[in-house]
Amino acid sequence: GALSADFLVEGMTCSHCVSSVTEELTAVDGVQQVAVDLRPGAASVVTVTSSGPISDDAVRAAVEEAGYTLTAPG
Ligand code: 9UX
Repeated sequence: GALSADFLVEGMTCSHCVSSVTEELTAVDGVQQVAVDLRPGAASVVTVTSSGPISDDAVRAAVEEAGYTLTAPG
């Protein structure tokens, strides 16, 4: 079955930020769904659902590619 994991991402303040992060993360192998609880001025909660285990490094790379910072886990 699908796996789900939460990550904290800093720097997102608007819906365009959410779109950028979602786009990068859905391009990661195995990722099926991305949900973002936007918290402007704080770390947003990003929930990644995937078909198998996803490495924190892969998530970090995608988040950084979008221009934001992964603060947890990893
Ligand atoms: Mo506009 Mo969201 O620069 O960072 S895309 S606020």
